[in-house]
Amino acid sequence: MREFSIFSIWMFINLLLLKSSSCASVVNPCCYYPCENSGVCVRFGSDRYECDCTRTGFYGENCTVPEFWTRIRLMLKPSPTTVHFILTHFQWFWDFVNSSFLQDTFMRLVLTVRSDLIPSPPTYNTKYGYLNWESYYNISYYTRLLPPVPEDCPLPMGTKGKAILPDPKILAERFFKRKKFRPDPQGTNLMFAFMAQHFTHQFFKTDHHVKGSFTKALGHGVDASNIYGDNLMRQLQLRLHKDGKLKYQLVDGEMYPPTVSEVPVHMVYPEGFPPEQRFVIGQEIYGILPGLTMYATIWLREHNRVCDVLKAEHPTWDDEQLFQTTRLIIIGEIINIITEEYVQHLSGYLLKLKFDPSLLFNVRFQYSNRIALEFCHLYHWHPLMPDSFFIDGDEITYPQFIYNTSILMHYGVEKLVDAFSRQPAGQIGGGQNSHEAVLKVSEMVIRESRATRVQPFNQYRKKFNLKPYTSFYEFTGDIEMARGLEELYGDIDALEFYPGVMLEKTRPTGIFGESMVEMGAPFSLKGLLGNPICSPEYWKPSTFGGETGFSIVKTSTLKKLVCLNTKWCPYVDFHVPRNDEEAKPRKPSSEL
Ligand code: ISF
Repeated sequence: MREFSIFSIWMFINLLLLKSSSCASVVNPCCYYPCENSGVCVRFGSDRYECDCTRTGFYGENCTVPEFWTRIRLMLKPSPTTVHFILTHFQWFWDFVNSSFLQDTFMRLVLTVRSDLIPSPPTYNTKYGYLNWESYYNISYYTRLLPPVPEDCPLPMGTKGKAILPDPKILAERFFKRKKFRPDPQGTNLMFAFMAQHFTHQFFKTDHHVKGSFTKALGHGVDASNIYGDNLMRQLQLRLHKDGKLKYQLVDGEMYPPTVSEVPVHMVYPEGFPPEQRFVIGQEIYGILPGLTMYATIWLREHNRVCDVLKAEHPTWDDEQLFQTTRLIIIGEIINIITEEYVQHLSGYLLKLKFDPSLLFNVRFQYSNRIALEFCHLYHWHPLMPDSFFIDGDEITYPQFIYNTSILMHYGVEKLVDAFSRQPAGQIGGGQNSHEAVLKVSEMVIRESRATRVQPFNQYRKKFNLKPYTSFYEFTGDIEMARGLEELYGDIDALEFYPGVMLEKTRPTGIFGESMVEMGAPFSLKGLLGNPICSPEYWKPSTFGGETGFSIVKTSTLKKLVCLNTKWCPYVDFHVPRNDEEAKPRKPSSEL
């Protein structure tokens, strides 16, 4: 059966036009992205292509014709906007769901629907736009959901848009640069912002020395390498080799990371930075911001605290077993806190999210994960950063804040947590909300996405079952920005991926637009639940040293993480204070 779609005719005309205009060789037909619904485009000869529609639920030359059950599914499936509306309204309904077996049902549905969008085992990478053994086997690459734009396409984004893409500097200046600080309407604070950065930099560690999107984080997920280092040599240097603990220093009786004078490992600090102020942390860049050093200190204290708990129950265990088991507990705590508090906050859902790996034990799910370049790009959330930082009545500017390890020592963990939990973070989506100090980063992402030939935003919209936008105005909802982008890109189908997710109109009172959630959530949830500790073989008390350790994992919260490791309990949340009670200042008992 052959169907001859309007699409094919359109493609044919285009092929002729491009051919006659370039007069040179034939255009690679895959540059038109002719295969819909995740069909795979394979070039045959020089001017022919075939779409492999196997298991897409569609058939036909371009995988556009739905099979019977696909048609039914499409008819019944609510739009993401509808689903989001339901999940963020009807409190009474969700109160009921959250207190019944339905919570599990919904949670399982969220996890399976989202992770089914992530190919596992992974597929392409920046070098290979087709399946091959090297990209499966060589884990130094970030994987990719969509293959790169073929090298031989007539235009940078395939066949649409302008011959030269807009200058990244101009894009940053016009569309990314903050005019006036716009706080996130979901109430996100800096405690969340620094958690985002601290958490993600364990698996986003692009190797900038080599071209072609390679990563230095070979754990490809939540491995706590930001605490323990990303290789064995570093880990061994960071360890105390006694009772499973990590090395530390005591200042006025409080535990802080050691300095390079005691632990000679590589850390990134400006030239001439005094060695006694260079903290040593698993992640080599975490000296850059006090918010990151603060989280590193908290996790260091938590690791050493859990070691004591384990040692009390297992006096016969050696340093190695105490260390290794504690690391698994720490990984469990991270995944729990990220799922139940961080993602909960980010989603804005009234459904109470639950970290329970056993939800997936009776469904098809692969316990593995490979970090994707697209996920790394999506997660550049620099608009979260404020104009300046307010701690204990002081205003601190960027130049004073960056590479200033004395801030942590000066105020202490408690006052930093309190300050960061009270200060609003910026809205991520909607554009024009990135502080000058971080503007360069968005420019860099855009440059990198060009070097690695990331496909257009609308292609990703389709990959994630979203309708491609038909105009810049539909995309931004802002006439001025729409005009500007149209002038620079020429065609909505040539809009790039990163500007796409960042400049899209935000949801009413949302931190970002539809695409960021629909594209980011699948990577995020697959990464959290695809961790080996979530597998049936690992998810049991013995893995964590018994019921005590297992329970530390299952009952961990952000508040416990902080308050079991501090002298007094500050206001600690991913949300700015909601009421007078929360807004009340807290002080150490000695100052009361
Ligand atoms: S990370 C992310 C969303 C975008 C990026 I980049 C999340 O971590 C996230 C995960 C899940 C959800 C929301 C945000 C919710 C539960 C959902 O699946 O819709």
